[in-house]
Amino acid sequence: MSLTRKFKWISFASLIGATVLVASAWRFNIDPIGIPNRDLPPIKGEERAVLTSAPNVPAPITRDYATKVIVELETIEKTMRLADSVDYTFWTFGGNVPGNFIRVREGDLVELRLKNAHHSSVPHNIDLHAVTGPGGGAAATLTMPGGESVLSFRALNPGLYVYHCAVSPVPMHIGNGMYGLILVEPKDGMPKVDREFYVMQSEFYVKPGEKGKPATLDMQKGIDEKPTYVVFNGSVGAIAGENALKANVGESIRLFVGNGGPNLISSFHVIGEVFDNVYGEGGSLVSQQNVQTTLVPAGGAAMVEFRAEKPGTLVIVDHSIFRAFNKGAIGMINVTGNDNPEVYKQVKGLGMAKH
Ligand SMILES: [Cu+2]
Repeated sequence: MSLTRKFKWISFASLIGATVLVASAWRFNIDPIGIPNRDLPPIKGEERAVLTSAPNVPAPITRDYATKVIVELETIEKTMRLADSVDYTFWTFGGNVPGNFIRVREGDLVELRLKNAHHSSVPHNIDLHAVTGPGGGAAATLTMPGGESVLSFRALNPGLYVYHCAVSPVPMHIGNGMYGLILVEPKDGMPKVDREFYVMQSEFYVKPGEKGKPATLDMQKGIDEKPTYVVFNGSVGAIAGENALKANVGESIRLFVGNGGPNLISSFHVIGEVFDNVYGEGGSLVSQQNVQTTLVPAGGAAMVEFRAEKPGTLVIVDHSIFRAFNKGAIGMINVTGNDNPEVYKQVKGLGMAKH
C-alpha cells in the first residue's frame, strides 16, 4: 500500500473512532475527554438552610430532588478567647470561627444572603470554592457594614469546600478567622454514619493588645509564616478536655475536615485510629482506604471516616508535631463503652526493674 493510501485509511479510521467516541459521550452526557456536562435539574420548592457552628454539622439531606436553598449568613467582628489569657478580635461568618457549616445538595439553587453587621469596621464578602463563577461569588457579594448582598448559584459539583472572605487585603480577612465549610452532598446522598463532626484547622499570627486590649493580627508574622497558634475550631482547646467530641464504642464517625490556612498545610492525623475511608481533598469519592495521615491543603478539605472500636481518648493533631504540642493543634474524641480487649489491651505494665 502506498504511503498516501495508508494515510487515508488511518484518517478514515480515526474519523470513525472519533465519531463513535463523540456519539457515546453524547449518550452518557460526558464530553470526549471525560468532563461531564453538568445538568441543571428542575428546582422544586424552597427552603431555608439550617446552619450550624462547629463542631456540629447540619443533618443529612433526605430530599431526592433539587430545591432553592436560602442561606442567611452574617459577617460579624467579635472579640473572643483565642487561648488562655489571650482574647482576639476575630472577623467571622456567623459569630464563630470557623464560620457556619452550610449543607446543600448537588443541583440545588443556592440563594446566599450575606449581611455585614452594622458595627463592622470594614466591608466583607464571600468566595465559596463550591461556586462556579467569577471569584467564587466574591465580586457579587462585596458588602458594606450594615448592608446585604445576595448571590444565586447552582451547586454543580458535589464535595466538601472551603469558603472565605476575599476582600483586600485577603490575608488579613482570612488571618482574622473568615472561613468555613460548605458541603455539597452528591445527588445520591452519602452513606449514613452514626456521628458527623465539623473540624477546621487554621493558624493565628498574634500581635498582643496594648493596655488590656484584645490581640490583633501581626501581618509580618503572617508574611513570615510564623504562627503564634495553630488550632482546631478557632481557639486552643476548642475541641479538647471538657469540649472534646463524644462517641460510643462501635459507632461510625465522619469528620468534615477543613483547613482555612491562611498558610499552613495540615498533616491531619488521629492518634490511636486509622482512617478507614478518606475522601481526598474533599472530593466526592473515597480516594483511599486505611490511611494514617492525610494532607489537607490551605483552602482545602477532606472527609475521613472510621469506627470507634475501643473506649478511650482519640487525639486529633496536625502531625507537624510542634504545632500540636506547642501551638495548640490538639483536639479529642472521647469514646465510651464496653472495653474491647480483642482489639487492644495492655499485657504488661511499666517495665520497672525488681529490687
Ligand atoms: Cu472580610
